[in-house]
Amino acid sequence: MKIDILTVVPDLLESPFSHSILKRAREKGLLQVNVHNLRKWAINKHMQVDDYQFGGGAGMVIMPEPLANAIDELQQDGKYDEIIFMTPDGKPFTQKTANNLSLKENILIICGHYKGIDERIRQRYVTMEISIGDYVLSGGELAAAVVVDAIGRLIPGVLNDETSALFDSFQDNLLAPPVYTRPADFRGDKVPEILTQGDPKKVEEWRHEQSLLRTRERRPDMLEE
Ligand code: 6GU
Repeated sequence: MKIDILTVVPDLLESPFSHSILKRAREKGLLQVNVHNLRKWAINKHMQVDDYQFGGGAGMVIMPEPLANAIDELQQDGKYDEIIFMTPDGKPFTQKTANNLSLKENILIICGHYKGIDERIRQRYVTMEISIGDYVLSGGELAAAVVVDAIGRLIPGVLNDETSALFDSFQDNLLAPPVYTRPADFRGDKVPEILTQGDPKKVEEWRHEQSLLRTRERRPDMLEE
């Protein structure tokens, strides 16, 4: 999978894909992430990419030309399966969306900044608008990092048995159960006995039960779906 990201703050996206699971995905050639500086497509020698909004009001808006020129040029290497705009008024991001996106080949993510991007780009180019939650970030970059991380780890071949996504919270609409490691007795707090008795069927039952309890207590809304 190839993910292109368009941003006016490429530095913010230097590190998030260079560690751990996503690093391995890139090294294995399963994931390619290219961060592009929108100023490369600025409209003048002042590197301008934004302007005041028509009708007045505070805050700059990213102009249509730099975005359109960037998208047209980048798309010469192959049409995008999805052009995503990161915005707090987008559709809430869920594991289901991540699962779907992990099956695509060629994705562009546009990070908004300031007041956002010209509406005509949203109408003409954008195929999907994503928000990562009901709060406002100063730009779409951190949100894009969240989305790329969630998608990247799901690409077939990225996770092994040890890191399998099958047992993640949300993957079966339940929160994950508690986990324990050595020592079996930590300052008097003991690991639940079932986990140390070596009966895989009982362990599985216990984990499912704990998942249900935890979901009922913390996220009853998930059980109603
Ligand atoms: Cl995608 N962008 C911004 N700027 N703020 C957000 C967001 C995105 N999702 C939640 N808050």
